[in-house]
Amino acid sequence: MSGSENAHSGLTRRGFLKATAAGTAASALIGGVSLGAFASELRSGQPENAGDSIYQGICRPNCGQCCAIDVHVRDGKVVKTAMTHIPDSPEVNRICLRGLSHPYRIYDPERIKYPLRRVGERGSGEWERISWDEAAEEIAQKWAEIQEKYGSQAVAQYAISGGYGVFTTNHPVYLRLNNLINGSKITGCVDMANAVGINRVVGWGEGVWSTNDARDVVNAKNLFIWADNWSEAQIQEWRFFCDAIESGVNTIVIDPVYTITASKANKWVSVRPGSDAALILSMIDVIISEGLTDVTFLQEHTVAPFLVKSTDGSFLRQSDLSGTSTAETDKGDELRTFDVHAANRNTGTSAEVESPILVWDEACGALVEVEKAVNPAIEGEFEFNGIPCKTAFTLLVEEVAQYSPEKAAEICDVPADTIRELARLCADGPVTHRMGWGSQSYVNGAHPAHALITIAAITGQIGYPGASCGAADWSASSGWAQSYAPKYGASSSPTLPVLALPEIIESGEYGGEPFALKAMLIHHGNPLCTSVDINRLKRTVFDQLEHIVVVDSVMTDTACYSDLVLPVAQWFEFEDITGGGQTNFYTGFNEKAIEPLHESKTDSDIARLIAEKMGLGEYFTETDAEILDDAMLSSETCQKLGLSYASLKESKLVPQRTGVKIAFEGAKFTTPSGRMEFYVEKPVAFSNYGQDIDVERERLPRFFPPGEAWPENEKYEKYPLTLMTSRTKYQVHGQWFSVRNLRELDPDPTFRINPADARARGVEDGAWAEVFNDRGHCVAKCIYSEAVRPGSVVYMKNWAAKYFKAGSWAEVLSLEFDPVTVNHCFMDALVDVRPWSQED
Ligand SMILES: Nc1nc2c(c(=O)[nH]1)N[C@H]1C(S)=C(S)[C@@H](COP(=O)(O)OP(=O)(O)OC[C@H]3O[C@@H](n4cnc5c(=O)[nH]c(N)nc54)[C@H](O)[C@@H]3O)O[C@H]1N2
Ligand SMILES: Nc1nc2c(c(=O)[nH]1)N[C@H]1C(S)=C(S)[C@@H](COP(=O)(O)OP(=O)(O)OC[C@H]3O[C@@H](n4cnc5c(=O)[nH]c(N)nc54)[C@H](O)[C@@H]3O)O[C@H]1N2
Ligand SMILES: [Mo]
Repeated sequence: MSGSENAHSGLTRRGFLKATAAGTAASALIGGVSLGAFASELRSGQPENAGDSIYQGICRPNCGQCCAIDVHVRDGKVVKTAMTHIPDSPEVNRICLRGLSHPYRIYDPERIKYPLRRVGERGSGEWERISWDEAAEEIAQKWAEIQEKYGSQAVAQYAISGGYGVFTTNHPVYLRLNNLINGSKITGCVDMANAVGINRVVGWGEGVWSTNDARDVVNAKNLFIWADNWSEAQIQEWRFFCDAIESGVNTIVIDPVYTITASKANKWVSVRPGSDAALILSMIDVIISEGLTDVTFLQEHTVAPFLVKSTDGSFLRQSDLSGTSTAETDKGDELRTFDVHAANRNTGTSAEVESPILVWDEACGALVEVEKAVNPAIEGEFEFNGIPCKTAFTLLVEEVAQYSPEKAAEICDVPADTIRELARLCADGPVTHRMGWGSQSYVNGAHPAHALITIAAITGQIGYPGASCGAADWSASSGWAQSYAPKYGASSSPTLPVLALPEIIESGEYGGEPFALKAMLIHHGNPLCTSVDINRLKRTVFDQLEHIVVVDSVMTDTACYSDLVLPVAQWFEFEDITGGGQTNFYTGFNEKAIEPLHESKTDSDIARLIAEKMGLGEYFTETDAEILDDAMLSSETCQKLGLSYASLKESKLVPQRTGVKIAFEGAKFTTPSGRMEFYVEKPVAFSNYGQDIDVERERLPRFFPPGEAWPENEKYEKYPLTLMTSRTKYQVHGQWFSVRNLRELDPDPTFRINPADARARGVEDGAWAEVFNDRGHCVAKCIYSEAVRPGSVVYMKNWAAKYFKAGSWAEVLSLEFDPVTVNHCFMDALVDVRPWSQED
């Protein structure tokens, strides 16, 4: 839209705007000093807009929120971004500092203006300006040569998160290009350990994470917040936590760090980093031994009564007993069968029909099909047809019996009485458990989540208002656009998890076949800042590549280490659509407010240009609008809402739901059995690159120590401090790093350490100090903080390397990972700290 009115949901924007003098805000925001003007705009709430054209924008980095914002354009420039006011939707009316600072981002002097080709050594910072034509020609030529020599899989595209939207999440045009040249894909391996732990119990059918939406936490009696720093990392949801506190919900934060979130809660429990699974298993032990379980829920909605065969760990089925008689509960009825979900990650990808599962029915003293049992036994040891079996619940009881509160107290450093107290609260419903991404950032990362959802299963605290368990609700944010890309087939080259790349490249093999990777196109990702052990990653992966292209809007750490940098248009320079965010239940249309700045191009135009040079132009005839339309037509959400590209373009923001979402309402789960499978019959890896997994270990929630950050680890003597991430309000991952007004508020990269640990090392408060281990180092400013547990260091993450005196956080983090979750273990690292005396 191009006028100064922006109407949606019946609101005429103009009526809300105060018409006052125009010029000042434009100059204050675009040039010169900013903070004062910025702050006064914040205070006044209704800034100056006269004459502005206001476009609907969606702020869409991977903070997961997708807040609707108004993009004010004056004299062809974006002068301001402000909150979009949606009447009657206080839960989505919001904006944060990052959302307010877009004009600085757009007109950032550090924005890349034209394509750049490396002229010095990789990483030397020497570049020459080239034309788009030269850039595309170079890519087409290199890729053709490389594919000819090493095979089509040797060219890969690499995306991590970057942003949310059809073009920014699904990358449909890049994807089609990759399919057509049969290239490989590299994935970022983030955030998935708690998804694995939770979803293998509840099923993947409702998306990656599904919980009651954040507005529901106010309905809980007890709200547990595990490893989740809402006040910084879920800033847009913070108000719901505050509502809960104000309305008397008992809030408990479990975090090794005394975070701002913890400081507002009724109770803070400081846990030893990486030990949550031991704590939760012990709580399960208490809940069971004190008789606080919900037996009916266990019988009806979980696998508790399923009989696990000791021979192979699978469930006892009718087919195991051919020849033996089972109780005839419903004469003449055919044996009930159920479809194992196609593509369900608990069972692999093939749709199978299994023989019915049997349980021991106390009512008739016989084996019966589970759905026909009247009073299924949830505990016991049996033998049928010579096959020894135990119920799944009995196996859980045996597992948790190893973790009496006294034993667990030694492991997780939480007093035994506190463990008992927490356990009892878990049964005093409604109970909501929110689990963020801290506890999953260790090599044992799926198990705290698996254990926690098991608490919900045994207490029946799920599926009704106030009762929920999981990470943030992701169900409003849908990924579309798959329909566009695969029209010309899918690539048969592998999808490679970045964490496995060093191993794959060093071995020169993938899936038993020779494998070489020689070129990479990186878009929507900054791995040399947001991944781990980058000295190793550079040596084993990047330095083995003949050609690296980065598509970004600023010179990220990864762009600095590439061969060709392509300037991409920013979010308000092209049309896009988002499904919604964590606490934003609106499907939103992002209008194009201005033309791409300088010589930048949109991702789709960049992909089209490369395709053209490769002689594939004929496959890229659709316009962006047609791609968006196609994406929406293929989206179930849009179909339900009757939304098309044209209608959303008109209405801008359309609510996806009315009322508060309750996840798994009526205890309906998308597992093969339709029940909560806290015992997982067929655990599988989240992504498969041919690795072996220990199936038995994954069947139940268990505790095993982190890979590195643990007192018994051999590295501990040399490096006794656990290094943990904290998110900063001023950045989302590596984004916004060069935005001037935010750097005024947050000028230097810092880490926090307990004063006792710092003093013991002669490191002064406010001084630059070196955090180091065998992998690398990072020199940042030391801040003394009693909020940090002795024995740990907490850093503000993802600063660009140029801001440190030396090194970067991504150098010191470990590349070790769990083959089941294939997830980065950002917190599983040991370091030490010493003063830094060198000059820059
Ligand atoms: N040390 C440490 N590191 C971490 C974490 C941690 O806890 N500790 N957390 C991790 C987690 S959970 C995540 S999700 C990852 C995220 O890791 P990344 O996805 O790498 O993070 P971003 O910096 O958000 O995005 C990468 C780049 O995408 C670019 N980008 C944004 N929009 C577009 C676009 O439309 N087109 C193109 N071409 N590029 C675009 C941005 O400018 C940015 O440079 O970080 C991880 N890194
Ligand atoms: N401002 C901002 N917001 C963001 C992002 C950002 O980069 N910046 N990134 C977004 C993304 S992609 C993600 S994944 C989310 C992550 O959101 P969060 O999960 O909230 O993020 P973190 O701060 O990494 O980790 C949460 C907490 O886990 C704690 N923790 C560390 N180890 C343990 C442990 O062993 N046990 C327990 N119980 N707690 C532990 C940490 O101290 C921290 O307070 O944030 C999103 N929001
Ligand atoms: Mo993330």
